[in-house]
Amino acid sequence: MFLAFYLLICFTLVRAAPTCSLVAASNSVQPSVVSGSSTNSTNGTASGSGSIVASTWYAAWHSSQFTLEDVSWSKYSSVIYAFATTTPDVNTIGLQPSDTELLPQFVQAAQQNNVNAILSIGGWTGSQYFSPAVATAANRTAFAQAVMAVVKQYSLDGIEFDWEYPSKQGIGCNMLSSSDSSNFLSFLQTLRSQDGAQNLVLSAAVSVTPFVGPDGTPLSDVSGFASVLDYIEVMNYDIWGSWSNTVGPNAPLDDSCAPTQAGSAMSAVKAWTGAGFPANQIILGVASYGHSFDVASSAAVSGSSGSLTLYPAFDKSQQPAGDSWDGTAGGVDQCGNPNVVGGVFDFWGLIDGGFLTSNGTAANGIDYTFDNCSQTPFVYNPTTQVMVSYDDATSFTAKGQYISQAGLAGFAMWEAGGDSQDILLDAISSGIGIDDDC
Ligand SMILES: *[C@@H]1O[C@H](CO)[C@@H](O)[C@H](O)[C@H]1NC(C)=O
Ligand SMILES: *[C@@H]1O[C@H](CO)[C@@H](O)[C@H](O)[C@H]1NC(C)=O
Ligand SMILES: *[C@@H]1O[C@H](CO)[C@@H](O)[C@H](O)[C@H]1NC(C)=O
Ligand SMILES: *[C@@H]1O[C@H](CO)[C@@H](O)[C@H](O)[C@H]1NC(C)=O
Ligand SMILES: CC(=O)N[C@H]1CO[C@H](CO)[C@@H](O)[C@@H]1O
Repeated sequence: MFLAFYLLICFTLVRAAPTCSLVAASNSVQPSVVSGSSTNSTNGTASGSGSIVASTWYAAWHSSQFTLEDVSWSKYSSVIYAFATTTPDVNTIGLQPSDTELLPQFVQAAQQNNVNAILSIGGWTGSQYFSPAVATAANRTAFAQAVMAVVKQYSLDGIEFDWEYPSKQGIGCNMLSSSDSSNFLSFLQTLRSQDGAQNLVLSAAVSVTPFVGPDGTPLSDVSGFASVLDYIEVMNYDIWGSWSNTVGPNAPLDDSCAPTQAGSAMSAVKAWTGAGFPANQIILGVASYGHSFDVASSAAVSGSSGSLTLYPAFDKSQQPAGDSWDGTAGGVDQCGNPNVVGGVFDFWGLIDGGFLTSNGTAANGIDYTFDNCSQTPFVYNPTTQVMVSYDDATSFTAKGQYISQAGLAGFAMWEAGGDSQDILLDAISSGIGIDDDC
């Protein structure tokens, strides 16, 4: 991704033998994983060129199925705990009682493994009150102090802001202002200037297009954010899903070759760097899950070749259920809207559900196609008529290679517990050139 600023120091002409630390096996960027609190994030710039951020989100609500012991700590430089939430009181960062118990254990486990322990504030359901929290200088100071209190209380190495989204509605009942993006920048500056905040790792999870301005269109200059944030994590997933008009790739690497340009890793990097955000501060968000669709056999399979049609129509009224972690229907969300079936399959869920074998390849009786444009796979069960757009080792390897070629900061996988036997994690790491397979 971003072409600006990235200095490739191309000394590696000879492929060195793989080593057993988190360093590059082969490519010219010579990535080494940025680890532990040794990260020097002073002045909001990414740490030395050539270091790679290998990160993931740890979803606290899955902690009984995917425990802290299940995290492959040695393969990550940062792990992000999801989520603390915004609250109606700017002085209070929302943490459930279960979080106040788990978060200290998380921080201890991360730091024992020399991994940065980051807390994410916000998320799809936790972004309701960002807008008022950053609306005035007084609130920005109060919110920054509340964040610093949490940092100190839990000995965090960093904070990730997952505001979905400044000046743009997310779940449906977030408070919004047309000044959200500029207020957010002012807030981040206030936060960075707090005592003890200079060495915090600060990042923001963002859309595939830059923050929007008062007119609702992406800002043409977001370089100010790059001075106060170490990184952004571009959430390049949920690009197509049950809300779309046809089936499409959940997490496309490229979309310039697609029939519809809905966004992709490459388009996101182009958009953010075009607005002045350096490539080496961009972390590519990648997905260890996919979206399912009900697709009639006649629409799913093209001709006699048996290969799957790309972008087929699907039946919205028949949303398949995903795996056991999927959201189910019933009740209402915090905005009063009915909860619906999500249709999400984690990578392990595709194995559990019979789409994939235990080694992550398509199972017998399952149709598989790899879309050469999005560089992502699709599987189809002709018996149940369920098609899933997801990521596998092949697509994760391609994304890793792209991260390296484009000089991005690294990757962040939603979510740690979605993988199976590190098939995806190992694939993206090897695509980047990190050798951790000792
Ligand atoms: C971090 O970077 C700053 C600015 O480049 C430098 O002055 C400082 O010595 C560095 N700190 C460490 C611990 O490397
Ligand atoms: C500042 O924060 C308080 C909540 O603590 C909120 O009631 C108030 O509306 C905020 N100010 C603005 C201008 O949004
Ligand atoms: C593992 O994957 C290979 C293809 O790479 C496949 O031929 C083989 O059957 C799979 N083995 C298992 C046990 O699923
Ligand atoms: C995708 O590319 C590969 C390698 O170039 C090729 O073998 C395959 O047939 C292509 N698939 C499609 C669906 O175009
Ligand atoms: C807070 C801080 O130290 N900011 C500095 C970051 O680096 C730029 C460019 O070198 C300086 O102009 C800032 O003052």
